[in-house]
Amino acid sequence: MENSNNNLFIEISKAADFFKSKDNFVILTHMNPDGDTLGSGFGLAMLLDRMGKKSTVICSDEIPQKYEYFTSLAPQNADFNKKTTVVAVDVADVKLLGRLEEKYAGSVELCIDHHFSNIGYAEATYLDSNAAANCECIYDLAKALGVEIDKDIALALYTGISTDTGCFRFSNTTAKTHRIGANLMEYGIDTAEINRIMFETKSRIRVELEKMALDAMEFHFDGKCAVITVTREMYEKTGCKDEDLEGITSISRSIEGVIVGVTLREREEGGFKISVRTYPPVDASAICKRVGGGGHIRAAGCQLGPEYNAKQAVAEMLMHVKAVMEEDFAGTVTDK
Ligand SMILES: [Mn+2]
Repeated sequence: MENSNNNLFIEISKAADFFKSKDNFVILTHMNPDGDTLGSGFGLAMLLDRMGKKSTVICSDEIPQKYEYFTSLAPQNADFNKKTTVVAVDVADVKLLGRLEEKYAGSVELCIDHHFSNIGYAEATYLDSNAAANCECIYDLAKALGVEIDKDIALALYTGISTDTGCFRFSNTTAKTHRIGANLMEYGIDTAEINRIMFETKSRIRVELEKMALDAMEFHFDGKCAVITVTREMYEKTGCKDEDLEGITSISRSIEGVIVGVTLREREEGGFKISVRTYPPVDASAICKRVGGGGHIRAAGCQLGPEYNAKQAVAEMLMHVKAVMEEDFAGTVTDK
């Protein structure tokens, strides 16, 4: 299968051959890193280490402290004096490389991803859009490579799978997801502790910010759409950074009757980072695609530039939500 860029989509056995044939890797993760891109990156780094190969994981943004229990376990030993082989994990589009885009966008030799919206920017791509988390792909890669998974690798991969599935709750979760999760548990990892850190713990400043954001929440289209806008003022008043807001996108959709949740976060440099979460029949990626973004059917993202103020950005998104709802419901949707 080839995409419009004529870049190649490859089988996992070919991806395994690729890793066997090289020795010195740079592993790129996406900006605003989450558990899945980090679990994939550091999990892959550990697999490569067990094969006697060198690698370093890099990310545009600072890696949140809470992932240290596995990120600290991977040797970061790529030799930058020699030629490195650049791979990307869980990165659907070069735009998502953030500050690394300029340097690396044209040199990614292999991408391992699970987003069906992957634009095919790498020379070769292993894509499994049925995988709930990219860490499932890394797990399959370990099997294809014949590398024994160990407790440290299991910590990384389990974290990615658990976080991308909302702790095995989201509709992307498959029987295979559970099987892999169960298999990883058998390496003796403390899954209750991982899930406590990932899902049960919020900082005080995060709670302060949530109070403000909930207070300003809007409902549209007969209560089917909830919009949360996190303004710079909210960041400044609470002292929150972007890394403190992971998972905030799930709030809007958790409200009874809401099938489209839109969360806008105002960026420091102006403009908005927007996350859309939906329930059937609404396609989140279709909404985001209309403004140059993409993602999964129930979880997608896009951006609007600094020419938009908060009110205009919300209006712009509501227009696209309305259009996609009308397509998906095959009827007119009015704002009430
Ligand atoms: Mn992912």
